[in-house]
Amino acid sequence: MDATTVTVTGAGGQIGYALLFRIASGAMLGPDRPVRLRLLEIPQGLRAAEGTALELQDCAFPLLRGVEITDDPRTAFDGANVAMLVGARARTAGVERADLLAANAGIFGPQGAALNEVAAADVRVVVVGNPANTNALIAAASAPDIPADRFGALTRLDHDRALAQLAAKLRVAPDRIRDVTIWGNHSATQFPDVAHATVGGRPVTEALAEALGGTDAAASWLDDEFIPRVAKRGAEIIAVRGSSSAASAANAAVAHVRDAVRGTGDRGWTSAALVSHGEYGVPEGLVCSFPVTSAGPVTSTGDGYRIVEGVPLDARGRARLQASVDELIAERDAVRALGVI
Ligand code: NAX
Repeated sequence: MDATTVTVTGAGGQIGYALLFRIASGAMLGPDRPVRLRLLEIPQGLRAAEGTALELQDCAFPLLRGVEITDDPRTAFDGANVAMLVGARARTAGVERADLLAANAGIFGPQGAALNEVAAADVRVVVVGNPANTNALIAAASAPDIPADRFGALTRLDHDRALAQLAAKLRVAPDRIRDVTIWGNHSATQFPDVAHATVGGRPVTEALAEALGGTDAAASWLDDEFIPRVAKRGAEIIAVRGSSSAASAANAAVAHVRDAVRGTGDRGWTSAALVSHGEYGVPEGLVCSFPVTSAGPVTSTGDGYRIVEGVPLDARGRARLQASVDELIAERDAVRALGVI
């Protein structure tokens, strides 16, 4: 089989360090698929990326066909089948939101344009760097020749965090739980929704009521503990670990690409932020997290995610989704005001 070219930006950072070894081992694209890695960094990150490349070499991974390191997006994305956009401008104390959006527009606009020019015809793109949804929107808008549905932003970490919280509360393995949804933005406004989730085939809400002593107790736990804990888990990790989620984010990025390319199979839906066509009333063009499935290997980079339609949302669910969509609209409008899209 021909090698698949995977480009990782921000490769010298902490997520890059946790991600590259998983890709090279075959955990993402499968044990039969050779991979060629391209690492994109800014000049000050090149040495760290070079160090990681030396370690990749020392692993003697049978599937790894080569590692190239560059600070030029056109070189990095040349022939890329999978692009994982991790590098972004970090939010530091005192930086205004508008300045952060502008700095990231200066990264994701040119990267989208480079992808448009030189990536492989079947390229799939996942944006990890924050603000991930709006960065994906900028990259997609800057790549007019690449179908917009090839772009996604990572909400799989939020999804997996939700599964893990439910599994701990219900004392079951996480893979017994299906059809949880993360709606909206990868931010504190996201809506982790369990209304349609099942555990061992039975509604999660019913199992929670049994575990917690009634439907009111279950509803309070969902509203007061589960939703805020999942939505603010990133801050919790920073407070405890002293730096932001890295290995769990890398793991989620691997799972996002793996399922897009190889399919979600019979595991129910997962969550990913995709370009809206108007589903669930989300304005067209916004990159919003939805319930998604993928049919699996159709081309070398798979069938990709499709939004699962027709999942009912009650009035409270709609209001929660709308609050997150309002934030996405504000981010898009701020980027528009900059003249980026
Ligand atoms: P690090 O600061 O450790 O690494 C980022 C790397 O990106 C640095 O090496 C930097 O030199 C590089 N970089 C910056 N601008 C670049 C550019 N224009 N081209 C190429 N490389 C560039 O951050 P890390 O912890 O790895 O996090 C990376 C991003 O992921 C951040 O934006 C972070 O907020 C985001 N996250 C997203 C998550 C998600 O679920 N979507 C969760 C984890 C994480 O918070």
